[in-house]
Amino acid sequence: DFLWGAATAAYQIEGAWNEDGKGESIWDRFCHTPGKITNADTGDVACDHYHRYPEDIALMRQLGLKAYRFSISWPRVLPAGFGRVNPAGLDFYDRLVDALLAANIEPFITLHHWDFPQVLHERGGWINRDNLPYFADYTALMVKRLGDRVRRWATLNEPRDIADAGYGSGEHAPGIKDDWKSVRQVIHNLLVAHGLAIPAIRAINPALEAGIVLDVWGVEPTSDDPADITAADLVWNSQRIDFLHPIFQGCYHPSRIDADGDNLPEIKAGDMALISQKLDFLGINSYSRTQVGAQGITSQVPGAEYTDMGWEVCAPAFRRMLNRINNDYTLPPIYITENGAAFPDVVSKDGKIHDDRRLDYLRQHFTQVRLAMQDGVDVRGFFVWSLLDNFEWGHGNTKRFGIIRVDYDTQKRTIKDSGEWYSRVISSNSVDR
Ligand code: IFM
Repeated sequence: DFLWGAATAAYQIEGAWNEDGKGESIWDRFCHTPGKITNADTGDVACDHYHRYPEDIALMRQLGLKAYRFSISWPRVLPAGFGRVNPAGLDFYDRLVDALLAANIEPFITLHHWDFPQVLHERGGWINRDNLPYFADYTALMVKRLGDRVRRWATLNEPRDIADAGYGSGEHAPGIKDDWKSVRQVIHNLLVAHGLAIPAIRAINPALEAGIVLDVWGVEPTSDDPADITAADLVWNSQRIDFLHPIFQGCYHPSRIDADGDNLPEIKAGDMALISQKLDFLGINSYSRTQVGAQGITSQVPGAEYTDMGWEVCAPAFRRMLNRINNDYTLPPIYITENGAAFPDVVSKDGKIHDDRRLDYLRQHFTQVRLAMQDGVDVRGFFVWSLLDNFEWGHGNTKRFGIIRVDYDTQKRTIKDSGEWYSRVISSNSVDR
């Protein structure tokens, strides 16, 4: 019953950015601001999944996927993020879920994968604590509507990225730069929002499974020199486990608090208990590792392969990271909610995409997760990122992660070799070496 699946996110595939009553998201606004995205690409059309979802589900079925992880566009169902509901938006997700179930594919929902409502942003976004209950209201709206058919619900996707890239480096929407005090408050507020959403799910149906999706890449020392180990541990403790630690320990790591200095967030009584409620699953997104030594982060590991994102391919680090978090915390069952690789693809004369490097990347990572399971890590499923080539945020359409190619001029879909291979993995429930 291992849950083999693939993942996407609303803004990256849906398109239809202003159709049928959808409100504007911070990503709509960001992409429409000149100079923010490579080639001025946008998610206005993306994979046009909003209109082509029946075709996409037929492809999922052809691959034999058991589950499909997707996200809801918050402003599609609540144009301002709160208040007035958009019935057409809800209808879309109804149709999507019904079509998935008809194809025998389990829907796995992420409530928020970065496309925050613009109106709510203008009311202070994730910095304004008053906005947090709106996330719980939105959660309740969706769970009431789809909870009779969707069992697994993740609150947030990679919240660390929302804080760091959205409010720190400014590379992601809403594009706020260098406001480190806000970054720290946003981290805390996201955790509180997650904590408010969990009981909202359980209040509607306690049998549903509620969790969160965190990006956790291993942080490993360049050598076994104690100075390198200390440096790597500092990065892990003060940054990488910003969400993991408070959720599963009920407090911030002391190294995090040291690093905060004058930027300690405002924490209200009861927050940490809210944040550390028991979860039914933990979603882990992991693509690479960070190698750190006393001299800093290694930008190029000698002899290593790198993907088109500039990320080192190091599958054994995946197993080590899973063992580390499994040893350090008492975790619920884990789903690998994202793993995959961007490589530039070539359409061959035979019309196929022989994406050997992506296939090999997936094979290595499946194998390492299997080994981690043998080590005792309770992994229940694996969602390849991504089902389709899609809009890769600041990189626009230039990075291809799909096991299905999307020709953005024609919207033609072609299953890549990695997709054909994945289909065989699923049907045989085994990975050839
Ligand atoms: O495309 C993203 C996804 O939205 C979140 N996790 C990482 C992926 C690849 O960068």
